[in-house]
Amino acid sequence: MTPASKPIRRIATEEAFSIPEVAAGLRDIARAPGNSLDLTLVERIYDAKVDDVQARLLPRLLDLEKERLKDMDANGVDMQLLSLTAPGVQMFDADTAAELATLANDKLAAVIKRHPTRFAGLATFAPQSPKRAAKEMGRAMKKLKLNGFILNSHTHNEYLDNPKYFPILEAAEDLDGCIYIHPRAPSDGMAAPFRDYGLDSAQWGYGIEVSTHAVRMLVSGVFDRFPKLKICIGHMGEAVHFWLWRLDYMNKNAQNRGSAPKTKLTPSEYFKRNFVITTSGQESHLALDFSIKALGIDNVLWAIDYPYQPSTPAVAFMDSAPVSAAEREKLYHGNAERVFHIKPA
Ligand code: 1WB
Ligand code: MN
Repeated sequence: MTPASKPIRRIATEEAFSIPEVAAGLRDIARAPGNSLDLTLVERIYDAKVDDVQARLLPRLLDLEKERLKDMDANGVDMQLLSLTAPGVQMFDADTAAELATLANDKLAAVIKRHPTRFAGLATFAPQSPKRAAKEMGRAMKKLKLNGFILNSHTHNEYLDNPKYFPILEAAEDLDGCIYIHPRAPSDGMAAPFRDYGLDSAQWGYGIEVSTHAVRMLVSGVFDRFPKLKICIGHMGEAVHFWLWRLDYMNKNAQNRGSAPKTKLTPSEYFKRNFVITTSGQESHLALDFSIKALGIDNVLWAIDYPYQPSTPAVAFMDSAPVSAAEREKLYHGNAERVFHIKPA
């Protein structure tokens, strides 16, 4: 094939899966008392009462080698970077969470071994036990050769800027493993206004949860302590980069009045140095153009958000994006290969 007709490699970077053991645990959580906002999601997917679009998500999350591969073939998707879907193991007690994380990582590594050109994967860990999590992170990248880490945002209402999680950040930095912070519903302290109109969901609440997580990290000083730490956020950066000018301005005021710690760099400098974003489920050329201009072409990666969103329009969105051929190569695969240690084809 001539270079001009060589098909572009498409690596989708926020692609969800689950395993039966995690799904069973989440079904039990759905049936137990509780009122966290995540329960709306956990009930509709893991304990679905009616056979509708939501009920059909679970089989698609559990499937890796049948319909998923067919969907990838039909859409010209070379590879999915898989991650254990929200809320991952983060609603379980510490021991259950750690055991399920190990099991999920082993199963993920086995699937990748069977299909090394079709799948790569982000390792799960249980933040409930930070030191144990750090150990599993090392095993997952060194022994299982997984490609980085997935974190489904808050854990029991706590965020990664909390010093108790520093062993996790230290491990990620040492391993050069990017932590992909994926949404779940807003934590208990900010849940109330999201209880109406389905706002708990990907419609709005998920983005607010992750953008708040990211901003806490940006202004807390964690990137002075862990300057090489890499974080990835999806959904076109959850709009954080739209806010950078105002974040810088108001963070300086907050620092001057003593309510935010002094930091070496500004929030926007950390965001450009320590974060990458993906396009998962946000198929707007206007937002893509802004993102590339704000963050640079090396910091934007393509994603579908399978099976929550369909592959065909996600591919059409990137195929038709108003960017140069060289830029499209970076968006579709070059940046993913660099950030997630995926061997170039
Ligand atoms: C949905 C979307 C549900 C996402 C999810 O549960 C995740 C949904 C983990 O639309 O129902 C997502 O990642 O966009
Ligand atoms: Mn997703």
